[in-house]
Amino acid sequence: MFDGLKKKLSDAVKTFVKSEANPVPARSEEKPEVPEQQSAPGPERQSDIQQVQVHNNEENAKEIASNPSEAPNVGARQAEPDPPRAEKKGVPKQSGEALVKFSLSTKVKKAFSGSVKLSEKETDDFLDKIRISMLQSDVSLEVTEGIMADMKSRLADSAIDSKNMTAALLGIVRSALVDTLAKTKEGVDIYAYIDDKIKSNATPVRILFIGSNGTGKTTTISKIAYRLKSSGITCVMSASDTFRAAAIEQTEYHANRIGVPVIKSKYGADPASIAFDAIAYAKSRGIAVVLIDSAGRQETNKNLLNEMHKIVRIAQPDITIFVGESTAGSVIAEQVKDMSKSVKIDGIILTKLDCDARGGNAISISSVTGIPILFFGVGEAYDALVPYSPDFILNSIMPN
Ligand SMILES: Nc1nc2c(ncn2[C@@H]2O[C@H](COP(=O)(O)OP(=O)(O)OP(=O)(O)O)[C@@H](O)[C@H]2O)c(=O)[nH]1
Ligand SMILES: [Mg+2]
Repeated sequence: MFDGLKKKLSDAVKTFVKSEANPVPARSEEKPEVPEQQSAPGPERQSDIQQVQVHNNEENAKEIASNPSEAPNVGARQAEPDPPRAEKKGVPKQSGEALVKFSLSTKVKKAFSGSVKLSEKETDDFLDKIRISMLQSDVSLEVTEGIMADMKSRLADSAIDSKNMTAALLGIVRSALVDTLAKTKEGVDIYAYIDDKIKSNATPVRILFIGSNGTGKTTTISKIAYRLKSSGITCVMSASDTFRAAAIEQTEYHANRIGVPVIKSKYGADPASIAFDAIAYAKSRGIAVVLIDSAGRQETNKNLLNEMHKIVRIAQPDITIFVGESTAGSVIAEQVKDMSKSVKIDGIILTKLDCDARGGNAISISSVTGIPILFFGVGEAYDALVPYSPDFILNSIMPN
């Protein structure tokens, strides 16, 4: 996850530093154009492919239910060092920093201070490279431009250590990302929320999960049920997707594996009344949390939207979560915006981040929709759900 963006950013900075280089000192001042991309093509796709982990659901669930530590820890994937680059024939072996070419005025300043300010053109060239990396990685245009503006003022204000150009520029990218992520709205910590409700005897907490088809709603509910059960908190699953074939059996399968009750009915039955029954069941048995599944729906499907309104009216969820797959790219922001016209969404869970090398949604979706991300789904295992944190994103994106 994020590996594509991480590599793009790293390459953009290194390419900038290198493209300012002049391997032929005598002609350096006259040569206006330098090849843009000097790194070898190919490895990005390779790393994208390597990180997609395919698990057999059934085997996985068995293993994890009996031994959670066996679950693949996709979130903890370490950054791999950049592959060594071949030296070009005839080019003297020097560090990238030693090859940096600056404008004359920059050079003069550098000679006195050991640090430099980029000229306006140098700044624009650099920002262009970062801008392209972000846009290609699904960071929204609006958020990308915000990051560019932040970086531009940082570059204007700060002198860069000329001996450590790559690290200094990456530091500026990092600071701009920190600023952007800090501006996003903080979401509810659902586990703390549940604890509070338990302490104040205000249970059951009702959590409704909505979203398009196949985004990972049922799997995510199972992950949360697994986490609750592991912490000794009782919950019941409401199999309120009575629409898709095998949806009820799927919910039941996970509930049985995890060891939590499930309330179900027949296909075609009213999803709202199943949620109602699940809430009544929880009340009568002192169960703390009701996790309400729902059928995948598009914001254009009127019948399913009406059905969702009915679930909301009857179940009165404390928290409504939109589950969207990160791999859907910019479409997901539109889905959230459209859906939130019909129902109040409290948070987003972005799933399948392990399958999405771009990962830009994780940076921009909260800013674009105004709705916070609560968790990232990073695999199919029950413990592959990571609470949202800017540090998780930054540490995954920024080269060490
Ligand atoms: N790699 C990966 N796969 C996931 C993740 N979350 C869910 N999946 C897989 O995505 C597929 C669909 O997941 P479901 O939980 O059935 O999705 P859903 O939203 O309930 O689907 P519908 O009920 O059809 O609307 C399953 O194969 C899941 O195992 C994730 O974070 N990473
Ligand atoms: Mg489902």
